[in-house]
Amino acid sequence: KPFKRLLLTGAAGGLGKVLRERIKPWADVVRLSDIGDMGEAGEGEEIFQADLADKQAVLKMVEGVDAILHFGGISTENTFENIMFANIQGTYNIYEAAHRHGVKRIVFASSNHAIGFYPQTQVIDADDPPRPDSMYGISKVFGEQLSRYYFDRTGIETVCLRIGSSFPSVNNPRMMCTWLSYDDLLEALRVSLLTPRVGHTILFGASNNKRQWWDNRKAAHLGFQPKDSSEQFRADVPESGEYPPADDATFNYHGGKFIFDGPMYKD
Ligand code: NAI
Ligand code: 15L
Repeated sequence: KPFKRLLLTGAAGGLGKVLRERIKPWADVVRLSDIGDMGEAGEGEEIFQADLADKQAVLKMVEGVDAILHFGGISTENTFENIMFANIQGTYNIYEAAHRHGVKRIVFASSNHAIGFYPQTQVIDADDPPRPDSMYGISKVFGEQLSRYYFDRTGIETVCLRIGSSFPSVNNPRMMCTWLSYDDLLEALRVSLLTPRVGHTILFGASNNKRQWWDNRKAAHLGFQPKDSSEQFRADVPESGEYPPADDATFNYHGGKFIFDGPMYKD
């Protein structure tokens, strides 16, 4: 197996539960971490329940691991304070612990909300500046820049996977563009972990959908080739003839409805 011990944060979450089952072939031991309950450790698993904002706990969490899939944190819009502890301080703690313990490779679960305020009429690539659509998106931009800094300063390699919408199926027209199947998510993680040199790479995480807003040519060295397509859900999400519909802002931005949250979020 390519790794002795792989750490997965966010293991109790929607994607964490999927990954828990499917990353076992990559490591002798998978260390699972979350603030929430993860049940019992199965064969080849270690459970480490902790708050990412707790630096001492994160230092222990990262000890002895070869690589990290950092999926833990708040995954939608929330108050700045909550985002600050879980996502900003939490991601800092992961990188600082990785540096101190000599971890060489991290995959950071970034999000399309780091660039969510681009209009859907614009195709972008990894060199286009971030354009976050929410406090949540800002925390992902922070993680992307923090990981770039740790690469430049310490050599820890990171792939920032800007996940579109990774769910079992598609249920709105925007997701026809943003959908990332679980199989394609796994493939994105596989190439991110196993490509010999990744430096600091931003990879957009979408399946091989018919319409694309995200150009992955700047991450060509990873050789990510998504296989699935949202077209299988086409009949479930008929689009109007007019695109984007001029009167509905959720169809106007890469980030969809997240643009309505941000500073307006109510405690
Ligand atoms: P989720 O909300 O189901 O899972 C996140 C997990 O992080 C939860 O189990 C939660 O308990 C844990 N967590 C939250 N705060 C924590 C803290 N302070 N300390 C330790 N653990 C904490 O989200 P999901 O969908 O599984 O997403 C996983 C990651 O992927 C997140 O970082 C999210 O931002 C990112 N992502 C997911 C997308 C998707 O389509 N599912 C799209 C873009 C990004
Ligand atoms: C995200 O970043 C969220 O974590 C996820 O729950 C979805 O909202 C996804 O983006 C999306 O944009 O569909």
